[in-house]
Amino acid sequence: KDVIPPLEQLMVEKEGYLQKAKIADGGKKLRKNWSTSWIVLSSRRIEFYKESKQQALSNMKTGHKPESVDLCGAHIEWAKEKSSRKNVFQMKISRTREVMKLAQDCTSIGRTRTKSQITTVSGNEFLLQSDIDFIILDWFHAIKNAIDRLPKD
Ligand code: I3S
Repeated sequence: KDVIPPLEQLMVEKEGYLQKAKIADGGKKLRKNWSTSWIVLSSRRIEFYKESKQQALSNMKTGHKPESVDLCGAHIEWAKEKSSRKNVFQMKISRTREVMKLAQDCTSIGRTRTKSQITTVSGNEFLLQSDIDFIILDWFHAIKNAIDRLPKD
């Protein structure tokens, strides 16, 4: 039986490879470990696949879930001081308490959320990087625009 994906997953705005390092999880600092990630941005969320696009697509069919960030409650900014690499920006995800308030705002404009989605979001931080200037600029603006279109707290 086919599984019908939610509408937001169909509206892919941008996808491509970037260097990614997760530097905090649930507010706890992590050792930085850069790796290539296949990144998929849709209107509401960003997904990080460890694999190539092809591998990611075949894993998706088997129900394998990527790491995903709800952009409602996310902030991005350039982060020169966080790495010796060029073209690095950071993405911070609000803590659960703030996100629950944001979730209510999101719901009030007709977007539905479940409690289980809310609990996946908390104090996570990622660095994203590309050596190629226009690639990182495109990503920065695409993610920023997606965040800016979502309701504010
Ligand atoms: O900010 P840091 O801790 O200097 O980041 C570097 C380290 O994560 C390093 O790994 P080790 O913890 O095994 O030394 C990475 O290999 C480097 O890439 C990190 O620095 P950059 O400047 O590349 O983000």
